[in-house]
This record gives sequence, C-alpha cells and structure tokens, in this order.
Amino acid sequence: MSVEVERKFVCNADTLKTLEEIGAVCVGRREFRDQYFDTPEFDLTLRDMWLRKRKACWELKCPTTVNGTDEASGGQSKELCSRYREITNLPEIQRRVREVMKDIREDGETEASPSQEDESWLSEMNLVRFADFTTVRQSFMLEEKGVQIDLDQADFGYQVGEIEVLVPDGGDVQSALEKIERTAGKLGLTGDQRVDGKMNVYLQRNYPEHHAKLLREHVL
Ligand code: V4E
Repeated sequence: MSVEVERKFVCNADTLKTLEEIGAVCVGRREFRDQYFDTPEFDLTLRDMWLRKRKACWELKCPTTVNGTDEASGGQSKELCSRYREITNLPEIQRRVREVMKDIREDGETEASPSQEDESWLSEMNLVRFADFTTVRQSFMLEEKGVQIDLDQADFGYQVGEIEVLVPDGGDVQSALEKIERTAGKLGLTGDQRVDGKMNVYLQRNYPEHHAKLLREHVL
C-alpha cells in the first residue's frame, strides 16, 4: 500500500512548452477507462472512499490515517495538495468496503470473492457504477526523484494536470509535499485555489445531486 500525494493544476496551451523548458521528459502516453462504483446512497464516496476499475484492475483510494484516525478528508478540504491511500489488493479492497457496509447494515454479512473476473461481490455489497469515462494521459518525469507530472484529457471535455509523488508505506509525506511545491514553483504555478479533478467535474455535470451532497459533507 502506498500514499499518493498530488497537486492538480490548470493546464493550457503553454504547459507543454513550460515542461520542455524545465527539462521534463515525456515518459509515455496512454489511454484508460475508469469506472467508479458506490451504493445508491453514496456510502463510499461520502466517506471519501473511491472505488474504481481501471484497465481490469481494482483500486480503492481512501483517506490516510494518523494514529489510527482518518484524516478529515483526503482532499484536506482547502489545501492545494491531496493525499490518499491507494489499495490495489482485491481482498483488501473488499474487506474495507465490507467494513463500511457493516457499519450501515448490521446484518450485512457478505462473502466476497477474491477473483478479479467474478464481479458478483459488487451486487452483494449493493455497489453500482456511477461514473464511466476515458482519459488520455501524457506523463512526464523531472530530474527530481519520484516526481511525475501527468496531463490528462478526459473524454467529457475536461483537461487537468497533476504533480504526483507516491510515498511507500511509512515513507516521508513531508518530503513529498516539498518536492511537489518545488515542482509547482518550476512550473510557475502561482494560484492558491484548488483545481477540480476529473471526478469533481464529471459529477457536477452528470450527477449534480451526488456532487452537492459531497460538497455539503466537505468531501469535495
Ligand atoms: C474524486 C476523488 C478521487 C477519485 C480519483 O480522483 P483523481 O485523483 O482526480 O483521479 P486520477 O484519474 O487523477 O487518479 P490517479 O491516476 O492519479 O490515481 S480520490 C479523491 N477524490 C476527491 C478529491 C478531493 N477531495 N480533492 C482533490 C483535489 N481531488 C480529489
């Protein structure tokens, strides 16, 4: 398990030129489809838990913990950088989701299947797909070790950049935040406003009620 620390930024026509000027090297361009799942009552996302299937793999992003307690929100409300624990082990994902469902329904015992292909666990846990979109991502590396810059173009007409550092379990989050800040400086990012991620915009446009509820609960 690792923690993803990232800062999103607005990218425009000049971003590619700026990346070249600061010596960023393009390390790949790929396309992926994301499908996100939650209960009809938004039990996961209201807890800032984001379950998705990307390229046939399951991923769960959830708040990091400090001394066993969830931080207020992975998005840290108004901070520029967000941090989320990324879980890719399916049995562990199912265990965490089941834990949430148990909180809600005491009788909610479900037998999760450990197979990537067998998706019966979704309906057993009352999970339905609420988002489905495709992203074209161009990735760049800098000399600064461990820093990746992604430029994302989503198929619903939204473009966003992110500076990202993956911190292994027990690693130094503070140093990741400093690396991100230095990179933001190199990119000339001066704004102190948080930039919306793809999901935020997707929900705003397609599911305004879900979006409003997450705003009210300070998840977004
Ligand atoms: C909406 C959301 C999450 C879902 C994934 O969001 P994001 O990191 O934008 O997706 P993506 O495609 O860039 O994932 P990657 O390839 O980097 O793994 S996870 C957390 N949230 C909520 C959230 C928030 N509260 N604040 C900010 C700035 N971003 C997201």
